[in-house]
Amino acid sequence: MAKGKPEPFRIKMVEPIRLISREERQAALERAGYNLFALKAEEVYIDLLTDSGTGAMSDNQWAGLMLGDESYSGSKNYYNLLAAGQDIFGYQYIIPTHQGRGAEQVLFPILIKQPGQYVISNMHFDTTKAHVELAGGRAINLVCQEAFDTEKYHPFKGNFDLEATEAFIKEHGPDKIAFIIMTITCNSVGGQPVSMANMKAVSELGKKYGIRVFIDGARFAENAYFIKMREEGYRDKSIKEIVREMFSYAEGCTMSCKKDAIVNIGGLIGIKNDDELYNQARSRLVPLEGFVTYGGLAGRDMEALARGLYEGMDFAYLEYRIGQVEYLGERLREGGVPIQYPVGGHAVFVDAAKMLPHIPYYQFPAQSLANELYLDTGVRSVEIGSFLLGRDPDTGEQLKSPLELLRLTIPRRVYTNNHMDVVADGLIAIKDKAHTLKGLEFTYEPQILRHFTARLRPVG
Ligand code: P71
Repeated sequence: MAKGKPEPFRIKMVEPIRLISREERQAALERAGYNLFALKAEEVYIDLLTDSGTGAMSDNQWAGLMLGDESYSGSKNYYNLLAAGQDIFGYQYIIPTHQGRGAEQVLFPILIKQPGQYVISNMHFDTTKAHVELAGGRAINLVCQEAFDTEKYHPFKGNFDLEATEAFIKEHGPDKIAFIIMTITCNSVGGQPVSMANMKAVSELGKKYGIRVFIDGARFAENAYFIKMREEGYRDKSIKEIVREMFSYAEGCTMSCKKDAIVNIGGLIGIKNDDELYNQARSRLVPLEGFVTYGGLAGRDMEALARGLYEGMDFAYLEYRIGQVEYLGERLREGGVPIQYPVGGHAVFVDAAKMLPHIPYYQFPAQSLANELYLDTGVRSVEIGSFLLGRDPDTGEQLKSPLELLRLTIPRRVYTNNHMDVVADGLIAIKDKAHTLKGLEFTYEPQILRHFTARLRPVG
């Protein structure tokens, strides 16, 4: 079993974790209404709910916190962040926001000019889709078909289906498209990368039809790592060079910096050089997020972020990081657990529809699997399937997600491969009793973003 590269760091501070008893876990799960979002973190042993804001900062980032300049306007940390963003992305303007969705709420209403305009993505993340819809737009996902075949190897399952994208533009007309947003890596289909060739082709489509192109860059560095390792012509380029080229194919970006920039809070908007767009975004920033030079962050947060942007691009770190995700993926594959293959950047996605074929989509197989994994091992994972997707707003019918996935999301620099073994052993043991797992039904179902607060119970 390839263990991947050893940690390129040593550990000088630790946070104790504890596995509560099975009886306590059973009681916690019932109290939570079979919804792991409602657990207390202390009831969780290994927390793989998300890689967002859960990373471990370095000594260099912690030292940066002490250099926080808490001036309301024009703090030195803002200028450090601006310089880092200009240097890394090649964009003239960098606007801080409190996190990714802050960037979305500021930028999207400027770009969506008329209600009903479409926004095309390989795959929108759920908050991204929500902000498109809140701004009156309609979110369209045109990721390549390979993404939906979890067993088939494809180096860039996050790619846009270019033919479908051009066909959509022609069918509806460029005026009906507000913008295109490339999600790198593509979270919802498994943290799958987008190739440089595909990003370039999307940018050319944008030019051809006069449609603006942006990047949702939460996991930009992991995407660059996959390009370096898998795409011809990039092996000898540095991650930074690759990142610079990726961002050249868009006129701006939104970014949740809680992922690849390894901070616990923070986001940004990047704008290549459009002064008017910058001025519009600045004006919206003030009432929504905060003054232009802090955008909802403390000076110290911006300092940690400026430093984290560089650390997230360190090749030795990325090799270890992706290696750890691959290690978990390989252990599961060897143990006969079906996963999205190859694994993506930030998580291993288990194919719950394949593992639990007796549970129909409307009884949420991946949620059932998540609950069993918690009961058996204390590991918290998250459902990315029909439970998350929700109902058709017009008919109220439960929608069927193309994939029923259980996401094992790996925080950055936090857990060791011994922890990964606990997760793998737990899932492999569940495989042998998979037929005994039961589907779920609602006892309480809120209408909007139901997966955060819904309550469920096992069927029958
Ligand atoms: C993830 C998250 C965060 C999350 C969301 C819902 C439940 C639990 C955790 C956030 C993203 C993302 C992409 C591609 C924008 C955001 C929003 N992901 N784009 O995957 O993945 O960023 O959370 O900083 O507002 O667990 P934000």
